[in-house]
Amino acid sequence: MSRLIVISNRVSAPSAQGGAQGGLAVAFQAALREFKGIWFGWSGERTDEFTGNINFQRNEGVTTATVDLEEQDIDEYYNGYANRTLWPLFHYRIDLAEFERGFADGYQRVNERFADTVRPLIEGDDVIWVQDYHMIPLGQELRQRGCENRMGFFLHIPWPPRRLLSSLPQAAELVATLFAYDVIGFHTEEWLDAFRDYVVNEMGAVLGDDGEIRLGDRTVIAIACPIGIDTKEFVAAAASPTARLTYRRIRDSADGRDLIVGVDRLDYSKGLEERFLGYERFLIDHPEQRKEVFLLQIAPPSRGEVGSYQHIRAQLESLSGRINGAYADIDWVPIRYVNQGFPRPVLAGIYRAARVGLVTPLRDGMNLVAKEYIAAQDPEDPGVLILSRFAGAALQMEEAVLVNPYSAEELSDAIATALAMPKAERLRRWRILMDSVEKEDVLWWRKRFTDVLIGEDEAEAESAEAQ
Ligand code: GDG
Repeated sequence: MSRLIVISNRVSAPSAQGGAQGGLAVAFQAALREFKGIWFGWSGERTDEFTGNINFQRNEGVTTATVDLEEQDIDEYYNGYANRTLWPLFHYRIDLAEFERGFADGYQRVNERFADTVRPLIEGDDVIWVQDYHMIPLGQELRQRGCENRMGFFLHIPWPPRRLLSSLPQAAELVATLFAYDVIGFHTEEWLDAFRDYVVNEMGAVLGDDGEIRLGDRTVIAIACPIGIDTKEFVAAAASPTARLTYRRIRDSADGRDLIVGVDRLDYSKGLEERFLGYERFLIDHPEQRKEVFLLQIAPPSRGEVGSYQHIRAQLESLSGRINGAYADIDWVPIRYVNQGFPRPVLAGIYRAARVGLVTPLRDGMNLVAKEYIAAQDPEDPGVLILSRFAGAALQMEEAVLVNPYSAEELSDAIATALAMPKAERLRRWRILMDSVEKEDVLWWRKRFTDVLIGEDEAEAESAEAQ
């Protein structure tokens, strides 16, 4: 049976406490337990000089292989090209994108270093699956090192509209490297369409049958393949003693008020300022509801070395302070704004205690929080999900209350609708949403992608062989 080699920027070893953070960590730990293989990437640690020494670890059925990076690599590749150039641009924030040749050079250098380091680990029939915007040129670097294995790439963030992408210096050169892969995956048809538009109209690629796209002598298959969560694990987390305890703690402290919850990495793409303003609009439009509800926003800081993240953090501190100052009473605070992360079972208990889940990114490749919120609900008395139209998840979750996150008035109306929704309607919507979160979970996603990558017939033969 072929092994699966997953390559991504960061690798998180599974922990017994289940404290892993970030959509990717959760997805791969589930996938790699099922599929033998290795997860390779950056350890998150610094070293004085890059050596390419690999640290192997085996934990909970998952083998991880990590390398440390030099300070300059981290500055130029990770904080630079990945998080100051590609992330904002791919989230339609050209105003925040920084274009510096040093960043692009560092990005290329680190991708070459990864290719040099991982190449000796790759065996003849291994299947390679590269993840996300940090690693776009890696496939081409591996091909240049003689690697002829099946190779796939998955993009976890949106693909930007053609005109936006054209503002990236040497965009076409970067995009051309994607043709080194055999299969390229996006979360939604919308991102896939934008990719096709760019490669056809800017680069002269030609569309074929069954998702094939040809550029020069290379042909890739491009597919839409929406990621899911480990639904079983999350349902179990929501029923765990820790979740129950958290649920009680929240309900006790709520004093009969309805909880509206938001959980997001502190990132400008998540629409947190707009969310706070929409909630303030709701307090203004519905003064009778003040003191009947409160918003709990959990926002663990991320990418704190990047200026735009320091800026959004300061903005949110000031905005939550202003709103609380303006509307709080001696026995009520409208926003509980918490800048720390919590273990997953605690998170599950918080979701379950919330009458409303407020997931309103301005742009999001998928958004796993929306799915986790649904999975954590009490099937007898579920809460209501309010979801941004601009999250990839909205295409699969039409029974949520869908909103334009830029409009404070729409957000205010959506909160009012969610709070007033009769139980029968909550149950009807939740059942449909839960069916899709159960069916299209992370294992479904992995299988859908690897079936295309390996070839469905071969995948079936291998799965029969494994049994
Ligand atoms: C990228 C794309 C795409 C958050 N706070 C805590 C915590 N989290 C976990 C959530 C969820 C994950 O982090 C966030 O995943 P998202 O999908 O919402 O967003 P990104 O981190 O931006 O992920 C995104 C994803 O990749 C997968 O393809 O969906 O569009 O941007 O799982 O629960 N986890 C814990 N404590 C916290 O306080 N334990």
